[in-house]
Amino acid sequence: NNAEHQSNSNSKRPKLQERTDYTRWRLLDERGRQTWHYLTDDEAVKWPQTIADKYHLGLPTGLPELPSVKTPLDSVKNGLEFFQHLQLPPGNWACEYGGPMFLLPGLVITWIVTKTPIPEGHAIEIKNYLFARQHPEDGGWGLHIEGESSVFGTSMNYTTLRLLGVSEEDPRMIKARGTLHKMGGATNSPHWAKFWLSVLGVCKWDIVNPVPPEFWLLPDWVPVAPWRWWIHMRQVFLPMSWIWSKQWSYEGDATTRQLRQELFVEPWESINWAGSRNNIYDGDNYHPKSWFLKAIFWGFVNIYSPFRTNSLVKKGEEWVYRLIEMEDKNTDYANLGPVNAAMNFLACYIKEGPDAYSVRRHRERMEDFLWVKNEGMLMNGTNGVQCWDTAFLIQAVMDAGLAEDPKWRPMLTKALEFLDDQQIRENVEDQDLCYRQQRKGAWAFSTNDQGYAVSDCISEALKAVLHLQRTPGYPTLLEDQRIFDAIDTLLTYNNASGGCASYEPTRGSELLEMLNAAEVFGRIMIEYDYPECTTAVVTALSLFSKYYPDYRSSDIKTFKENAVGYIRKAQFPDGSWYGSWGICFTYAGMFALESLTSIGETYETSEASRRGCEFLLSKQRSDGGWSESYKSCEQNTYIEHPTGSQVVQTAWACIGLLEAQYPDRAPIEKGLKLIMSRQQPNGEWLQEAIEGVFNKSCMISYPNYKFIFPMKALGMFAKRFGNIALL
Ligand code: LAN
Repeated sequence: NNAEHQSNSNSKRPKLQERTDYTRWRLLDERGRQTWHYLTDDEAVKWPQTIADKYHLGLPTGLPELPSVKTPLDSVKNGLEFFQHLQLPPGNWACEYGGPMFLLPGLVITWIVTKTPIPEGHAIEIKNYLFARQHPEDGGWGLHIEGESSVFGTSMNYTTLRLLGVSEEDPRMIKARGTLHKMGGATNSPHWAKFWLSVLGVCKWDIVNPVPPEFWLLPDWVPVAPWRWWIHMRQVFLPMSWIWSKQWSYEGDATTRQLRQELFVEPWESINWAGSRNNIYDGDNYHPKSWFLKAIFWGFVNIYSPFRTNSLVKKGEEWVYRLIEMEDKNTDYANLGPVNAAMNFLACYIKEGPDAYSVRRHRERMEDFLWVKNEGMLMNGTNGVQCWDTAFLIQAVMDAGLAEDPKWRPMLTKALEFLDDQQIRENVEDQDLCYRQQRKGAWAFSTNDQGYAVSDCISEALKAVLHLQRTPGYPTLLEDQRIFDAIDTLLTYNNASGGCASYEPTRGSELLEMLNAAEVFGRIMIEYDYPECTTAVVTALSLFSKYYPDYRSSDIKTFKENAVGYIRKAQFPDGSWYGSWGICFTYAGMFALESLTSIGETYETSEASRRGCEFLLSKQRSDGGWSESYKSCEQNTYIEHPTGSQVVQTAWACIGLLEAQYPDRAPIEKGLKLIMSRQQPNGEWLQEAIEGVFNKSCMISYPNYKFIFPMKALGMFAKRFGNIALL
């Protein structure tokens, strides 16, 4: 009977088609809000596909071959000739922002349990993406696209495919299941997977280590109070604790009942859920839980739980829900990132019911994270890279000395208009109540709807605006007061160490890492100092002082001195710096050397700069390029990427050497030759290995870097050594 029921429900489920019609996808950009639309044939006639659409979808763009290049500036010009076509109507650039393999599962599970209809085109292309990123050797998935198969990646993405209607008998699924079982099955998954599988009703809540909302009731002075945590952790912990407290589960359907049989190595009925809480597969366990955390969990379950009063739980839940509402309101439901967006969506559904405005708005906003490319549909790590990439592009053109060329004026003016539109003009309401950082005058990484200021995003945008507004031929869009607002906010970012962190100055002790329960990530509990962020701030302040020497000049001077002091201290004995947001020592080296130069310390004059340059040079390969692997980030030591020299890293290293005014042109020239030889006849560069990272273990793509940084390196070289023929 049961078998009959299952095969019935299987046959009723429509079979997912192979592929959608790629000529019918369009990217809409409304003041930076990017969403993909799958049109009907009629609609497609009225809304033609642009070159940018085609490029992102991997369709032929028809862009012409350009004259062959000899000099660095020829190469920049060809690059711009191509890249200008990717600029979107509001003035920003977009791209896929994939890499992490744990984002789509949270979204698809949320869609299923909130009974959100999944458009067929979405289902087909999500399926395609997940199969495209399945590891061919073992059929599993890792934490990120290049990572080895893990229980997190495999259990979550297997589940996602099944929820979308893929049969358990598909040979690719059989293979995935085999690998999952070899790794011990879903009881060996990390906390976040256990959480999502319990929401889905495939695990029992007993398998999830406690996430008590009462924690949010701790007074602010307590050293472990959540407001001190890194914002991404506390904003995920927030809805997670509320949902955990409700122990809410989906009622279940034929697929979720079958998943109970597919994801585990033992019969579902006999699984010891509570006893599996701390089980985890070795390959997932990047940051093992500390003895302290285990003791807290033990104490919670065995000592505190019996005394947990309803009134305290209720108070905790109420306060947490209030904070969720504030986050939703402050971001118009865009939310800080893709993980808390899905969880806030679910919390609203549970609390307010399926027809609430909050649920409808969340549903719409989830579209902002989705991206379509030749491999299918994926979920971006943020709602885009709008302000960040646009600011860098402006700077790259200026570094090449091409901003005054009338040819690029319309493109750059649009880009400037975009940054003008995206500056955050007000702090959030009740800023202190919801523990938000001052943000007036700032820029976010993506859009001002999301609205989270980041130290280096403010700085890069500010540098772009300051420079471009002063360039003949460009309008002054931001009056002085708006620039001062940005500076005032920027000056709140200094840590006691002198360095700068990302979203907020550091609020807690590194000991909080003992409470890191996510297992798969390292260094996530608090804000740390980063050479990248610190450099961006230092250079923005320097540029600002050049134009406005009198505004808060002594604050700026002190800030800069302390910041560069931190940069010096953060250098390792071998001359390198550890990079947290790009891979890895190469990325950080580029920034740190720029910091030193900003206070007059160059290769010729400073020991630190000299050692930084020597480190980079020691890693140059015989073909002139650099090639660092993401494994550097995990293992804290420089490791080469098996696929050889990478254009982006070669550009970073060359920029670092140029910033430091390294006197010998030869090694830089060799790097640039490699970059130029990789440029395609139409001016583009092709995608190579992944470029970015977060939390030490998870990689993330920055596809526009392969345009921006080569052009910047080539332009800087031409400015310094002249536009001489290199090829
Ligand atoms: C980003 C993207 C941009 C990045 C830089 C500006 C490059 C960096 O210099 C500062 C930190 C920041 C803003 C950053 C922080 C962490 C993010 C938001 C991400 C790497 C993109 C995705 C990641 C986020 C945490 C992913 C969701 C996963 C969780 C573990 C919550």
